[in-house]
Amino acid sequence: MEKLIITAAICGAEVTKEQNPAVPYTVEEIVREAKSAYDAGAAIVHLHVRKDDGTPTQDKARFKECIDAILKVIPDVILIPSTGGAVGMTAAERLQPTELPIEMATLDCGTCNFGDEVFENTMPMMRDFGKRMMENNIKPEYECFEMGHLDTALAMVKKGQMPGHPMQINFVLGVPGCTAATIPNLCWLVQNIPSDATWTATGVGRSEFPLAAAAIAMGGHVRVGFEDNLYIEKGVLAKSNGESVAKVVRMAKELGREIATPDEARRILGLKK
Ligand code: KMH
Ligand code: ZN
Repeated sequence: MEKLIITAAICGAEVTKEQNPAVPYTVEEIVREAKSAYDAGAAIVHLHVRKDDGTPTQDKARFKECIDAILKVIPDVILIPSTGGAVGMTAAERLQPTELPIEMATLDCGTCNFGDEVFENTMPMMRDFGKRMMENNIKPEYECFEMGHLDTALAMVKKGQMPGHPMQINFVLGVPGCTAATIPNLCWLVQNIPSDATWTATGVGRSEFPLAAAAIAMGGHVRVGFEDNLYIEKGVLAKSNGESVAKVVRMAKELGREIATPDEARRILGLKK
């Protein structure tokens, strides 16, 4: 089995300091959380950014400020800025980070419920996002929240509408209103990916660590962090993203899986840097 790539989703667009005071908003807080995750063993940081008051934003200048500040402290980390942003943002707003010189970005693979709201990713939108990433040489991380999202991504790659092989696919399971974070669901999805693809499991809420355990055992990769779960165990808030990453590192050690450095992750993902 390849070494385990751990991604830390340090911020997200929806979680707040009222829910967990360690959720980062300012540039300094975002750097602090990125470094805590990296020091604990994360090779990748999935990045959303906020205004200082916590409002989610896709502002290109704010992304640049955060990316520059993170890379100053941890220059080799892989950053995956979000093009999902927050529910309700326009496609143009969401695409802003793809105008920066970034290695990877998320590409969301279909419209779905997102709690009580609808996260819109129409086919024309996805074609635009795919085109932009092909033009700007950005490797997508395909975000699949529903079973059908995988089929959509595979079909669009086949038609040349999205960047192709090797694909990196993130199964984000357990969002309220979407596919549940069960091991049979994860197995079904993994059985249907191309043979050269890499994949990550993200369990939302209480399923975060059980799904991580399954992915470690199955040879996939793992995402954890405040975007997905604010707790380190039942009823106990995580003090930092690093604490959640450290828990995955301990789980991997028990299961005999080594942790990938960022450069090892680049090789595994087929990134050219
Ligand atoms: N905030 C969610 C609505 C992504 O980063 O690409 C979408 C999201 C996905 O977080
Ligand atoms: Zn995200």
